[in-house]
Amino acid sequence: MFEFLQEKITKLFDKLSKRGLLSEKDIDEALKDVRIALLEADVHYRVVRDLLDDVKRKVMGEELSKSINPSQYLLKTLKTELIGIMGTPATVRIGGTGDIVMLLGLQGTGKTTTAVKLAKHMRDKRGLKPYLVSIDFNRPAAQEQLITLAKANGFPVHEDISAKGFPGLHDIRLVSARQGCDFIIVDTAGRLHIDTDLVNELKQVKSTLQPAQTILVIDSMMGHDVLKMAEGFQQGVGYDGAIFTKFEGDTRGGAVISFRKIINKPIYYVGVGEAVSALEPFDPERLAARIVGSGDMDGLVEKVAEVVTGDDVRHAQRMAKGKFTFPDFIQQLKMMKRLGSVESLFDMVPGFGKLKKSVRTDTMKQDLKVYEAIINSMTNQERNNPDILNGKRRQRIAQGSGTKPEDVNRLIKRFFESQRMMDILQKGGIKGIQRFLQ
Ligand SMILES: Nc1nc2c(ncn2[C@@H]2O[C@H](COP(=O)(O)OP(=O)(O)OP(=O)(O)O)[C@@H](O)[C@H]2O)c(=O)[nH]1
Ligand SMILES: [Mg+2]
Repeated sequence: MFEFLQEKITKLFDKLSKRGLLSEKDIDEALKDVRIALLEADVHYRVVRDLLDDVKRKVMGEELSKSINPSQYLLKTLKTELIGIMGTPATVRIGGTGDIVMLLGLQGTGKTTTAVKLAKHMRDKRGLKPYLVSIDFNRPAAQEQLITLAKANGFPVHEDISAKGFPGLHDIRLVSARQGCDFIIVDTAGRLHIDTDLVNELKQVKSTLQPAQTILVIDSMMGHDVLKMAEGFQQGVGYDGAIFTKFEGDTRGGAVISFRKIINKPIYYVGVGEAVSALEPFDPERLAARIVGSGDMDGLVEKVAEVVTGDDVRHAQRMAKGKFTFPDFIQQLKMMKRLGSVESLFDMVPGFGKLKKSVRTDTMKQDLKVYEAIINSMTNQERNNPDILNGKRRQRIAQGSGTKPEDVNRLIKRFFESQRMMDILQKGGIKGIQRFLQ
């Protein structure tokens, strides 16, 4: 998400930061480039125009000339304005027992999947017990899809389906209450386009169910078309806020910015994958940080803090002082494995995108086992002096560990890459690595 903008803006400001003082012309030129990037990222032109007018007005005041680092000041202002547009995080309001959350949206946007994701989120994060109901009678097997997915994740789901119409309001609330549920999530049918049939049907459903919250489920991949669709649903049916799905695959991401500014309704969550757990709160601060390229450091720190142990920290401190050896390498790989998806971690730090290509997470688990076997077959002397690993020694190690010479060579190659990385990290910190990757 937002990779496109992050790359463009990081590059632009890197160039700008070498300039020191900025004239009005420099600022205009930089903002022109930002404008092109935002437009290319599917942000609506009116939103781009207002945003950049505001940024310019703010930086042209006294502050910029007083600022020690004018390009950073400009970037910070851009970030603040982006946060302003995206607003504060909003939560789905669930008042009392029997409250209904109704999901609507075009066909295939992810309503059914999101219904179960939302149920899981409410159960795990808010301790609520949801009841799931599908009133999608258009597509054969649509209701079975929700029933199967709900059951697989341990949620009570409405199975008493009448094909003639949706279950009565009274029925759903009664059955849900009987099962001790706190609220109800209703999944509806989608169509390819907003047409009168769909609008009338949803209007009728809404007036019968009287939902406490109505949520529009939007496919992030729609790009510019989101606004017209969202306006259509607002006029025809009405809703309280939105959930954007497939957000992880949308490298541009401009639709959420346009939606927030022009439609002016909250975005509660973003769907970031097919798994039922792939739902994240919409967090303007984090997203703005991603766009301007200061990286999602909060996310990174949070994730690291969850899995890095005291041992890892002591180990890193030792490594920072001494030489990087094979046992360090194994420790590092183990920690990386615990950190889960290395790729998503690299996503959080700007400039690290390129590293992703060289790290193959899928093979990491297998590699770790093979690598441990190889390193166990080395002598102590070899483990601490990798330079002495000549062809003959490599052959012996491969035989001793029951691996192939290619595996040994691959390990040694990756070890030296890591060693080099650690060296750069020791000398220049994260910035050093970023420079190295550019
Ligand atoms: N990558 C990704 N896929 C998603 C996400 N949300 C849903 N999907 C996928 O999108 C496809 C459609 O999802 P559904 O939940 O069936 O969509 P729907 O809106 O209920 O579709 P209809 O009932 O036919 O209107 C499925 O393959 C889902 O796995 C997401 O956040 N990321
Ligand atoms: Mg569906």
